[in-house]
Amino acid sequence: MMHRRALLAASFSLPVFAIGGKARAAEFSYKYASNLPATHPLNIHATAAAERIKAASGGRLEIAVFPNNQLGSDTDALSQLRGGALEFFTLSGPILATLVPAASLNGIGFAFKNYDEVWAAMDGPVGAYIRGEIEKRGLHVYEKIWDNGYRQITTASRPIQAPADLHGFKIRVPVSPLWTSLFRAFGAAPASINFSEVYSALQTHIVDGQENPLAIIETAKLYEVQKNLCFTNHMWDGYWMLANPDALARLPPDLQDLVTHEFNQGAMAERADVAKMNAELGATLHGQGMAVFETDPTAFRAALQSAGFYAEWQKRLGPQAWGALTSVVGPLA
Ligand code: X2X
Repeated sequence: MMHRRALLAASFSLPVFAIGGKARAAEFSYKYASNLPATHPLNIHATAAAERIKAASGGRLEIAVFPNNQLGSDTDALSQLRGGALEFFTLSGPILATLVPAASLNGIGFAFKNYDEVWAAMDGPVGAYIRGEIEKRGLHVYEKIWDNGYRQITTASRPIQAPADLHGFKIRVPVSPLWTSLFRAFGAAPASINFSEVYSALQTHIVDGQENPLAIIETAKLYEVQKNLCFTNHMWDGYWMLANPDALARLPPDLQDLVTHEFNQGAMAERADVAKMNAELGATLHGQGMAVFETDPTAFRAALQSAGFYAEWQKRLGPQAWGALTSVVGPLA
């Protein structure tokens, strides 16, 4: 009899619990947008962070993840973020530079000799300076930058093996003064195109080539529309995790701290995944049909130097920004 009553109670209470759980709306329903495919480590770890935030907040804060430019191009998403229609967004520094000029700093050609220098700069004085400038322009930014990676040139026609191969070369670059300046310094013909349009721009041969880190060439399937992979390592790029400050201010302090903790943790896990992928993706992309070429960075760096690229950007960014960078990487100009 006792047994039967317990069973009845259980069968009665279970559905009620389930209905209650489903019906309870989150107190805060926020959105996060990214320009990358869902399979890229950036989205994998942003999604995992959002799940941890939901669980640890007892469902109070739900962050819906929108990968792949689903909410619009970078240009659109940045204005949504500033206007408050979007709460969280990851954006590359030199693209954010249209609003925060100092955010170009990480993209200076051949600035970082290796990842140790990248993290020493970005988790150190360079990142601190840029984040200060971002906050001054009215956006919140989390401390740990997410890895986009060292960028490599891909082409449909001839490979880029020496700086002279870039003369007159039609290459897609992100919408960013720094990227345009860098490829003009090489004598190329850069076209500013949002990432949302890159696959189709390559497919329809509006441009011959583009440049992106290996993890993007793989996850965005650029190998389907490009033939040559040229290891130029011409710049390192990262994604700042940005937030709309009014949306953050609506969260109680415990939830603000939770988001900070989980997004910074997510960035560290994402960096580790990208590092693992970097070790394998040259071979993977070769297996997917790309011809692979190594290049000599000394020749490319000398070309930038003689075109006045470093002198120009030292002047444009100013002594404080340039001083932060060179304090880590040594003199550039
Ligand atoms: O637009 C690009 O090439 C990308 C995806 O790498 C950036 O966001 C800078």
